[in-house]
Amino acid sequence: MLHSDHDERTTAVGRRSLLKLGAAGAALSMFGPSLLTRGAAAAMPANGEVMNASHWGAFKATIKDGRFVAIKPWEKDPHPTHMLDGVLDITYSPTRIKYPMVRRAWLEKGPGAMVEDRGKGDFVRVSWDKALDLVANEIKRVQGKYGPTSIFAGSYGWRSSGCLGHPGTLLRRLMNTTGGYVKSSGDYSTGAAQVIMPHVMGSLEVYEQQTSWPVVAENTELLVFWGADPVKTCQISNTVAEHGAYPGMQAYKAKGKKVICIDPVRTETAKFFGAELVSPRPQTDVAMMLGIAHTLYTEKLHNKAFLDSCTTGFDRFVPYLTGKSDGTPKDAAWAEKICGVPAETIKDLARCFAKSRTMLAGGWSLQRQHHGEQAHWMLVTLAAMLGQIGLPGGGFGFSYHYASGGNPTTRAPRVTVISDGTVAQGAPWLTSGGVASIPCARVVDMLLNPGKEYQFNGKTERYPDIKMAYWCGGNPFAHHQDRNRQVKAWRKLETFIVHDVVWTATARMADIVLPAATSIERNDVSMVGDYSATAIVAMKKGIEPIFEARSDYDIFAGVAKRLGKEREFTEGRAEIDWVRAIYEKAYNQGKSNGVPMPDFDAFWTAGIVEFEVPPANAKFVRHAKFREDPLLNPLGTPSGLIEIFSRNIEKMGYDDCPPHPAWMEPLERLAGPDTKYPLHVAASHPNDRLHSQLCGTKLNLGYRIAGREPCLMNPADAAARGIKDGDLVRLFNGRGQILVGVRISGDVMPGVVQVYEGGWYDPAEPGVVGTLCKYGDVNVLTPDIPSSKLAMATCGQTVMAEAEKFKGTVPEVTVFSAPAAAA
Ligand code: PGD
Ligand code: PGD
Ligand code: 6MO
Repeated sequence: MLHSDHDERTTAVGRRSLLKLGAAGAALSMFGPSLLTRGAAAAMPANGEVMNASHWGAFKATIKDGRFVAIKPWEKDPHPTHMLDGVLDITYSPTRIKYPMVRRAWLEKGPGAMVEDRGKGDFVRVSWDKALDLVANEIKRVQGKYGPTSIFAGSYGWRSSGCLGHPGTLLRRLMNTTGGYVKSSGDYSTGAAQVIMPHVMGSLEVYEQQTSWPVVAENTELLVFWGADPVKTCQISNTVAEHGAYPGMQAYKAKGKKVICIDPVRTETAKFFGAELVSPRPQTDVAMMLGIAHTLYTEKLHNKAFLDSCTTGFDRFVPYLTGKSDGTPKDAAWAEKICGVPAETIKDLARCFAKSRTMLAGGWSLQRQHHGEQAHWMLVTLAAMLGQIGLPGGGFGFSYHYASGGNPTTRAPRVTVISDGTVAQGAPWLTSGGVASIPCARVVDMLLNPGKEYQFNGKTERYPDIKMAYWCGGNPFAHHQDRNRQVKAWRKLETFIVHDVVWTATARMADIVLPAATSIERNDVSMVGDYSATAIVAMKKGIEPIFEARSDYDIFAGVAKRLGKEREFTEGRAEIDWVRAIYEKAYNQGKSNGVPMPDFDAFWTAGIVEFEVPPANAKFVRHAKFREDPLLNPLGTPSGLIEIFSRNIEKMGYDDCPPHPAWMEPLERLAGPDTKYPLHVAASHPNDRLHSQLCGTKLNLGYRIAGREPCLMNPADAAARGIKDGDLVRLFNGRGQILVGVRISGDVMPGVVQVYEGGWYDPAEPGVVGTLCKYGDVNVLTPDIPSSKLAMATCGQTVMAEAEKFKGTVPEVTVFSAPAAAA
């Protein structure tokens, strides 16, 4: 399945079927894509202000003499993020990729040459013509020699906002015109939850609108953020952030009602609300939830009527909970031993949840772990026992921390991402196309094990034998786990092609690197608000692409042309034609739904069109209809009810995913039975970046410590190791080693250090397995194991390590300047 493409999850309402070419389109295509800019709509000022947008929000760019010189948030953004400055800074960053580059050994000796030298930076600059020829010929060569399952174009990644400049989709659009390729399914964000939730709730839950913030502010008495930090993570959206969660949270706070954060870290959210903090050992939440559930059950605080009418399988779960089936009651005392939270606190939480209107707002780190499926399943089970699902302000919500979930939805028709040229089959990521698909987080396993059988959600699959990978709009040498295993696996590829805007570690590992234009260097259009659909924004080109950068669309059109597929790829449309077509599709939809919109020219001139929230949407209560009448409004599960016991999962017979939620030891954890290293590394999402994006901008001056990624460490752990605030420290385990700069803080619980994901991988010896990362890429330390056979999801937050003060000669960080040959 697709999908790094969160916006497709929420905005793709129906895709075009197979690429079709109208007569007008065919005629236009004679002119080639980049010449076809249409009149006033495409005019670009040398001076003035233009509307554009990003994951961080809609903004206005000041253009002076053809340069992007200042950025300011859209005036209606209620809570702009400081990260917007990075969007300007990256445009002219020394990390920008300026020209098409090819790895010397690959160019001179051919595909597969000296693959262990990848990452060393020995590139040769080539012309665009040459680069596009090389790419097109290599696609033909590999497909011809090795067949349709030899090219991996799954290309997971967060790219930039925009419905046209959607690199992964454009890549697959190209590949769909050329023959076979392998794609990927799921995502790194919610890989475990999005597979288990359909079995339990009949829907994804993680990418769905939440009970609205006004309802929460009005009705919720106790708001629990369970491994969720919306003040941090709602700064961004997959489309364009509207930041509606912030006034939502403010409204709740203004009522002075209670908030509990369950988190190893005193988060931004905990600080904002002045919340009570409960810190279980990371990865032990399921045990703690079971302790709460046991208290509810034994103290008869559970809602039997709700369990009877709206759930199935509670009776199969109870013997496990009470210990009847395995001799171990999952009571609060049992839970305390695992999670470290005192039994009395666990019992208090149970009583407190039961006596209040309680909203359990679960984040996603909980499921980015070994056996991560269990956390969300158990949280739903807990909410079901409390019996408030479907009541105003009660129940659970798995997206309050993401893209301002809970900000009410307008009636806006959606602008949708350009089609990848395949047929939709229900959910947007179930498109056909691609002759094979792997769960996205198994990419390295696939490279290392061609032909190997694996399980995935009840099916037996087999890994293809990949010879070439094509990545566009993602950074696998940031997002994937166990960097050293990955470096080794990549040697299997004869060819690795990457488009990016900056010299990420992934670009440095490529054989062919193509410079992509940033959003301000091209025209596009996007929704504002993944769930809320607050507005549609024009993303107007403000400057010419810097150096020799080109938009991904133009790059792929150039490759398609060389493959004799230009017309299929472009449908005869230039960039601005596509932007118009994407808008007009929504415009027509609006017309039939009685939602008037300005025509394209008026929209483009205005820069943005906003939509109203119907009063009923402001009062939206998730699962209210189901609760009201579960027979008339069943869930999409086999029973139509919430499945606390799943017969479908039982049939799969997996030893790592039982048919009801259960506590299972992860690979390693704090105080775990066979755990070798003493510190849990909370590899959470960064406050000052989006993953690896903007890591190479001036924003990093605000957070780097000793020139490296910051590592939050509890005073007790620092003292035990003779580490002082600001020290350069080596974090290591059996999988690798990284340098970080330590910030000592009581905000993180003892035994846990926090190093954000997305720090750029900066190997001391590129290509060498086990080498020190000089900057602090936490994924050097994480394990590349699947959550379970059910979801095969990432375990990026299952990681233990040790820390020591760094003693050797301090190596220079080199990742923030371009490789010498490309400067
Ligand atoms: P980004 O840094 O957003 O990370 O992984 P992902 O690969 O999505 O990468 C996007 C890339 O696209 C950047 O290199 C950027 O420069 C490039 N780009 C931006 N705009 C354009 C464009 O217009 N064209 C092209 N060609 N490129 C462009 C994110 C992934 O990381 C995610 S979603 C999650 S949830 C995971 N989280 C964790 C975690 O919690 N813990 C660990 N340990 N690891 C994780 N990895 C995962
Ligand atoms: P994290 O920061 O990884 O965010 O959203 P997600 O909820 O996964 O984790 C949230 C909280 O969980 C953190 O406060 C962390 O301390 C806590 N935590 C970690 N492990 C445990 C545990 O075992 N138990 C408990 N109880 N808590 C734990 C990710 C979402 O954020 C995603 S998928 C994407 S793609 C976006 N990424 C970013 C981003 O990179 N930067 C920002 N600023 N915002 C984002 N928003 C989105
Ligand atoms: Mo994510």
